Amino acid sequence: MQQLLVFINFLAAHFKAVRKSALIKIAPANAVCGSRNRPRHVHPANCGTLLRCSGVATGLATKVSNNMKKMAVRTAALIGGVPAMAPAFALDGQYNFQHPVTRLAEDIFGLHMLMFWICVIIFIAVFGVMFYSIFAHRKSKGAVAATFHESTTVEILWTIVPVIILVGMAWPATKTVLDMKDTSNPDITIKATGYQWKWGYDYMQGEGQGISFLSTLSTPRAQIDQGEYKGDNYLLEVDNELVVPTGKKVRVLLTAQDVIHSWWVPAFAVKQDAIPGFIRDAWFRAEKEGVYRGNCAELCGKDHGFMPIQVRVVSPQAYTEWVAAKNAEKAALAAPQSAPVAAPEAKPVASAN
Ligand SMILES: [Cu+2]
Repeated sequence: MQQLLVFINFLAAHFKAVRKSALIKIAPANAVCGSRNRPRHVHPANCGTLLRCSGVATGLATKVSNNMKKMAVRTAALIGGVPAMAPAFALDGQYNFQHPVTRLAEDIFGLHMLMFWICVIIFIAVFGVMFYSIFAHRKSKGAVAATFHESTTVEILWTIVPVIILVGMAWPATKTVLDMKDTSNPDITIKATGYQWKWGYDYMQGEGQGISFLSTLSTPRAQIDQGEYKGDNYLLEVDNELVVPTGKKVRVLLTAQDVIHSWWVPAFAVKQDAIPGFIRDAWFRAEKEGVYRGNCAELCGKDHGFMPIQVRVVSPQAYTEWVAAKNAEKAALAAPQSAPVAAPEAKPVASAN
């Protein structure tokens, strides 16, 4: 934010200086003019500016020249200031995408920055030419509009140049989209089901197959309803997180039980609608251990903002241990289920005796 304010101040100072420079160039009537190509002469009374006389007034010449130089330097600094803003928009910046942790997310981030800088360059080029034309060919300088119509060269140019730019943007974008859609040969397949308002995860294939659990918001209600101090992961924390290993291709099958939800984890660049009655899929291969958080990104009812996604990426060894622990947990849960079934049968026998 501070960088943005500094940049806005810089812009204001720049345009103030440009305005000042422009004002100096207005010549008083009857000023003495002279230039390299034209002998000294009295500026005509009806002449609005010095440049119209193809020269500048004596005495003002140096000042105008210096101010033009200053203006050029400030404009160059202004253009240079745009890349200076880059850190604010770069990786880890507060105003940009989350830090990508998969190759695909890096590709998408790269595409996003490529498009951004292409837009910045086009913006500067188009508005630069426009403002220069308005400034340099203004009425007060006696500019006379050209009367020509149609220019085959210009028309070919303004067709071909945008086509080249668009193809240059579409080529890498298409490659990335095709890559995003290639969910073949996964190491692990997990079905994520959206419910109002929680997520259900079923490990369908690969290591951990058979593990199932629900994942619900764990932020205390007191933080939500009673204004209690909100933690760092407010509304982005769950009771049972999804656990996946690093370096493994994880295919996520998405569906929903009730209404349309959307499974969105920005660090993986995965955002896919979960639609009742349909199966959609997406994939990611996380390269870095850590906890990554996301949200349901499809308006799905009153608690839409209360069904976060939390993914823990661990090493393959830690993942194996987690799978073993989950299986042991499942076995422990299955054991007491058989005991109560046996118990009621035993009791009547005992009472009968
Ligand atoms: Cu939802």
